[in-house]
Amino acid sequence: MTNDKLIDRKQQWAREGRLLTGAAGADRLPPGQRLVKDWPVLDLGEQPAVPPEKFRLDLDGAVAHPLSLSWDEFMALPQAESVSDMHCVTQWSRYDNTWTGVSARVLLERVKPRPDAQHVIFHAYDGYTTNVRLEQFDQPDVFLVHSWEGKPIDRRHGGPLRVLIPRLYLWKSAKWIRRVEFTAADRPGFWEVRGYNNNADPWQEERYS
Ligand SMILES: Nc1nc2c(c(=O)[nH]1)N[C@H]1C(S)=C(S)[C@@H](COP(=O)(O)O)O[C@H]1N2
Ligand SMILES: [Mo]
Repeated sequence: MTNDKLIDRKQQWAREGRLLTGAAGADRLPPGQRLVKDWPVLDLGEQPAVPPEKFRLDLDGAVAHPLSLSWDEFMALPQAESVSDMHCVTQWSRYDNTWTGVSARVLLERVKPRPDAQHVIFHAYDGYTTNVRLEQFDQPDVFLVHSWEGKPIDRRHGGPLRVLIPRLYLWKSAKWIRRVEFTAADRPGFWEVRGYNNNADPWQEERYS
């Protein structure tokens, strides 16, 4: 007779990466992080002003249907609310943030990445760039968000529009997003070429490369 309960539990542990040295498994707080109640601001020293009439969002590159959206056109896309946690490489985490915006999957449905598209490069109004794999962007909790806790996102935090990828360190979530470029080849972004990890999974503590 097999101990089904024990086997199930061990299988669950394997899925969660439990018992890996340094990994916190399925715990909500990733290893090496501490919880904060405020929301720190991190940028390159510039917080670009992007008024709605000047706003443009391009989604292009290796896609069948490139898009170039005005603010009104972006806001006319199907909107959704999502609650998620943030984890910054500087070791703070913030739980239960309520976001409003357009899900990555809605955008992917419209632009239709070509079969050769494997990576996504985010370009921001301050010149910042960051890169993820298409499969990291193509997740149900990934959004381009304009509101936090029901109010427009503060300019300091990337308003009018920023990327939100809750399951990666926050440097992958570009603020003041201007362009979403789909590419066949990977192209490390601002921090990725300065020693940050390309994959950026907080539960694997992928801080630096
Ligand atoms: N456009 C842009 N996006 C950016 C950055 C930046 O400098 N410019 N900094 C990144 C880093 S390092 C972090 S930790 C988060 C910080 O977001 P916050 O200031 O809203 O906390 O934004 C990320 N997105
Ligand atoms: Mo950061």
